[in-house]
Amino acid sequence: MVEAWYMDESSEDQRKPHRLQPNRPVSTAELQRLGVSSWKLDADNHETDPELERIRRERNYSWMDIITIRKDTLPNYEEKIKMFYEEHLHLDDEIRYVLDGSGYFDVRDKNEQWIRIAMEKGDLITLPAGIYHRFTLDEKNYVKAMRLFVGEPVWTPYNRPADHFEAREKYVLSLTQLG
Ligand code: KMT
Ligand code: NI
Repeated sequence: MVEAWYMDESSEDQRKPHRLQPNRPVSTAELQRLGVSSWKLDADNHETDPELERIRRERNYSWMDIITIRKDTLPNYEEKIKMFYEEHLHLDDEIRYVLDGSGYFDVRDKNEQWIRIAMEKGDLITLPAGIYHRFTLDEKNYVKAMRLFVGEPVWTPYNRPADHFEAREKYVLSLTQLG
């Protein structure tokens, strides 16, 4: 299962783990209550994996591409790294599947605390529309990920504050129902 923990408040390098002392782990059940779903899949066989096929079919993840985030291969690397780490939301789910390398998705819990989700090879995650989040590489500085989408992708990030969007209002309401 995907590993997650509450972050410390330190402003040092975003690529470090930023665990509290002592560590405060966050279970997948707690993530689920924030609307965050995750699966562990066989990344080496992503081209033929029936489980990935099933998830894509059931959730209508019809569109996909593969992005490699590494200094020497991603155009406008520094700019994108900065953009990914600005706290933002989207009007659609953000769905990512790590095929190689690793990185962190940070999401806000119900009390506005940051939870850090360690994404490693084989981890597939969906962040619900309207959740405030951000992404960073870790100290290995490399991730290769499948980006999935329901229909034609719209990647627009809305940096916080973005509370007036219907997707945000719906998300906040869903929190009271997810428990
Ligand atoms: C995003 O939208 O934050 C990205 O695509 C980068 C992370 S992909 C693991
Ligand atoms: Ni995003």
